[in-house]
Amino acid sequence: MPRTITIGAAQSGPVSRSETRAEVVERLLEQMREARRRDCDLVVFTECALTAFFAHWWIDDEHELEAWFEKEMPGPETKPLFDEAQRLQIGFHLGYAELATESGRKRRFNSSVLVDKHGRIIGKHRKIHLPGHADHRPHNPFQNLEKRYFRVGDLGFQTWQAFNGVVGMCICNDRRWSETYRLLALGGAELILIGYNTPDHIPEHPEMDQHVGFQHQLCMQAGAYENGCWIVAVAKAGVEEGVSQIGLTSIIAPSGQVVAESKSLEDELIVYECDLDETRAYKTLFDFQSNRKIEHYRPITSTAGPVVPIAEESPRQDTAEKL
Ligand code: CDT
Repeated sequence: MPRTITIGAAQSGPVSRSETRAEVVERLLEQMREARRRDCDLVVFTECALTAFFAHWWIDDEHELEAWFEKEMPGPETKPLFDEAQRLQIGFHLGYAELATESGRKRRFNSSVLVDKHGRIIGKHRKIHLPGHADHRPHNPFQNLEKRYFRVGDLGFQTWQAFNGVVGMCICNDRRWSETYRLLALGGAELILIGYNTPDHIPEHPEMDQHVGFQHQLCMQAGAYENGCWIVAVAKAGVEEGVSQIGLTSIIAPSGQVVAESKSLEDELIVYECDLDETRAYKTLFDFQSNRKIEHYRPITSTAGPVVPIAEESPRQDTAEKL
């Protein structure tokens, strides 16, 4: 059985606040059809793909906030994506804001689903690393209120047998944490799907602006290589409601090399045929089973001692004793 999977990374250009779900879904359907024409088995959409990224502005009113969320998946507005996937026999990945009602309790998550070529949901991820702040910062050029609008995901980092391989998901800021890739790889992941909304300016850290594109690639390239995985990372790009976001939608091989990358800040589909068997050499090289032993790390961590803020640092006990 061949283990190549042709993947379309469907970058979204900006979505305006006034665009309806139906209008956005029509854009996504157009990309799904293009992906099918270009022989894709799977099309990957971005984080919160159905709306403008509302975490960039303050919302006080609960009803207004809930309007940005999906109450069911599929729901009436997103069902056309599932129907078209089934008609075209193509899988897809979709990021969305999830309003879950469980045991009578409403909870908001930043989520993504993986859907098979029959239009059935295979798995769901809820974003774990929420960036930004919960307080109102009206003097910033834009805000990042994910800590106010979403709960920390409660599903961990899971993997699924799908598309002749093992697939995992993470969302945007999750990609900056090495634990994400390692946990997915320990679950056998060969392919990791990521959607992101990444501004090219960080209001609290303007000194980092020049590195935003580099750091975006750096963490994913390292994650792919160190864990022997393919990574498909898809942007919401361009200037959206006054916030300028990076593009750089990328497909990264287990070697760590970027093998395909978007050129624009608009809706754009990039396609690559990923051979999941290319993961094998890297997984064998690192061989977690033989080389990654917790007992080898313990002697180092047990002498590390508590972390002391630099200003207050005093000689550690063991060092002081030797003086
Ligand atoms: N959506 C999201 O998680 N965005 C964050 C912005 C953080 S600014 C470095 C990201 O990690 O891209």
